[in-house]
Amino acid sequence: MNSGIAAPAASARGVIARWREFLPVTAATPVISLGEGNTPLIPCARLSELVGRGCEVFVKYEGLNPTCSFKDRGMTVAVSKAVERGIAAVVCASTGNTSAAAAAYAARAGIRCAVILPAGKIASGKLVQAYAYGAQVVAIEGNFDDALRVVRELGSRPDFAIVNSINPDRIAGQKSAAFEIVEELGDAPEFHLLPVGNAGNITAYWAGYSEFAAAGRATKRPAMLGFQAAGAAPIFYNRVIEQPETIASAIRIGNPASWEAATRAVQESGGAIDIVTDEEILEAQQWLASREGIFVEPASAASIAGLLKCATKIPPESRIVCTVTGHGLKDPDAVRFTSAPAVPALEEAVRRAIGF
Ligand code: AN7
Repeated sequence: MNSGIAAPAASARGVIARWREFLPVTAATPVISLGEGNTPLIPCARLSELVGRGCEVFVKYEGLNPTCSFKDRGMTVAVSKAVERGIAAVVCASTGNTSAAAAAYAARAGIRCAVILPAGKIASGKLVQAYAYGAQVVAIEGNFDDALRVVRELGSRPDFAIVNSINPDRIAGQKSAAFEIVEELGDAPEFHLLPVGNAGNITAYWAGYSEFAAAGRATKRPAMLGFQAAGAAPIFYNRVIEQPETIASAIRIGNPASWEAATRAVQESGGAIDIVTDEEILEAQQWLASREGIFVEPASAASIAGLLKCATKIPPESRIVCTVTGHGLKDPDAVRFTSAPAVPALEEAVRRAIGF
């Protein structure tokens, strides 16, 4: 299993530092990094128990990246390559997380960043990030798919680099999550579940698992199970969705950029694309936070909702990894709670309030 390639130094921080030999970088590439990657792979006893029959479930918590989503893995590579080419500005369309990552890495590089967002459709934490990192924010009257169409047109200018996942440097960096999982488990898992929007991440994981298998670092590759929100499920229904709708705003996408590559990944891996409803997503989000202590945004909970939906079809003794793609604080408005009225500042009143 060990190909003889030296293990990366434990002190290596950041996707390029750790995985350089698998990435399209050279000694001449400046490294624009925030120490992304190396996120926790959390064994989940309660989730494993729910699936049952000796299955083991691990959650890859990508919300612990520097801008709190998996997008940082690809953005370090895409922005580093843009700087190497002498690009003046990066541009992207986004449902929020790509724009947060692009804005941060552009700030780090000292180049301009323009983010094109569907007006009124971005979770509050993500919008705050774009402004805080100093991006130029343009809201358009339209959805993500309209924004990406505009960005494709802008990107034909020589001084702009598109940093959406149509840029292969993004996919290259995102492969690193699969590498980390194989290193940590000692081999690939039997199943890998993740949410699907533009379908770049499922494509990247499959490429990563395939590359490690080809290099002799893994003996097998997992079945890839991708989950779309029921109201935004173009791949599942095999048609463009003109007006995608879901509470999981990160994956409110009707015409995914990596549609074909994702379909290939699913077929080659013996996996599937399935759908989960908004209700299932919110239930899974709440369950994961309150039962496992892992708070993720709604889109990320699609992988957990998907696991609960298809658990009985998974063979006994399987090792299962679910990627949760973004932190729960990205979208605080998605969490429903009622705060109780204030009580007097007295021990007795507080004790009564908590029922002890
Ligand atoms: C939390 O930020 O498309 O299938 O513009 O933010 O690779 O698109 C975000 C996507 C899953 C879907 N989970 O990944 C964007 C954007 C979260 C996300 C996805 C996204 P892809």
